[in-house]
Amino acid sequence: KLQPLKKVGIIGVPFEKGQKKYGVSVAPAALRYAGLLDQLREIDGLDVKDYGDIETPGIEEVAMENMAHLALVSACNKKLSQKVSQVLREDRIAVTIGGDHSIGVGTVDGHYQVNNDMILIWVDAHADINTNKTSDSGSVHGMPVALLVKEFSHYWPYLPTMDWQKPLFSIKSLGYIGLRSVDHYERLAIEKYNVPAFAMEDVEEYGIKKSIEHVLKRLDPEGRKPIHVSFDIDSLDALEAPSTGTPVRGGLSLREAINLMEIIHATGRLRAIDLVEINPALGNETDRKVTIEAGLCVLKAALGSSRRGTAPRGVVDLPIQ
Ligand code: Z70
Ligand code: MN
Ligand code: MN
Repeated sequence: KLQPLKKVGIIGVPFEKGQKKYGVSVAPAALRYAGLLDQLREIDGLDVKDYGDIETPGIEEVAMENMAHLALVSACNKKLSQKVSQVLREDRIAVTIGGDHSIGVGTVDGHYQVNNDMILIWVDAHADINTNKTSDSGSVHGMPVALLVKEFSHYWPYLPTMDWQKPLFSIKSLGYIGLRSVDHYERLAIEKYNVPAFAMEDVEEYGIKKSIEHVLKRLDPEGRKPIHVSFDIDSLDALEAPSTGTPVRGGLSLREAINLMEIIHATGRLRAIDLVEINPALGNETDRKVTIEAGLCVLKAALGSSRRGTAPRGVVDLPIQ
């Protein structure tokens, strides 16, 4: 049985070539500036190590039909995958700060290398399971799940520069929470492979607690497997997290997202979490502040922060006069 880890490793990924807007790459710096490390260190007993940022060198692009910046996306994810594996091998929870959601390829790949029994909870307004044949945008941040799952190998052409990444993860270990903007072929994929997908109307019906409990039970009935959460900030309602590239109305409240993360924390099995798609360049000063604060709240809840508060360690009474 897995025990909760009290050590985390932070990886920043200032990468934005998986989508078209300027600014997602600024998020790791913005979150650090807003106090990410200090706030995590305030969580009872948490040991926080910063592994710095993954830099992607400027390299020559390869042409791939309806798939923008494949070589850059690949180069970034290759380095990221190795770093996530390293953090996990050092017995820390891998906390990856994006960047756009194309970096989910590297985080999940790196996690799978270490824990091949991992399950993946994709918290997002979008399903991110397009191939270059089904995508309307050609942006890789809408494709990471399709790149990762082995059942999709035959839907892809040969992808130059991607030889390092073998899709080994099974779609049977994937679940979704928060969906409300799903493309037609993405919906077909979810139904064909019977992926547990709690879209917003399902969260409405069951509530967030039963929704995540259903997903966890389906993916791992015995409750023993390592959990990877890939959290797209646009899973939150656009009013809760306005500074993101593709805000969608009618999403999770911050309270629901915090509760979701508290439930996952309580399993003791969280081993990796990604926080992606915060774009500090979009919106006004308040939008930026609200969105970054929401991201910090989500991470803190995932890593054991309690809304009830925590009494000081090793102390049984108030200070005496
Ligand atoms: C659409 C696509 C997407 C985030 C937009 C949108 C994907 N399904 N993901 N914003 N975070 O382009 O494939
Ligand atoms: Mn996403
Ligand atoms: Mn999204």
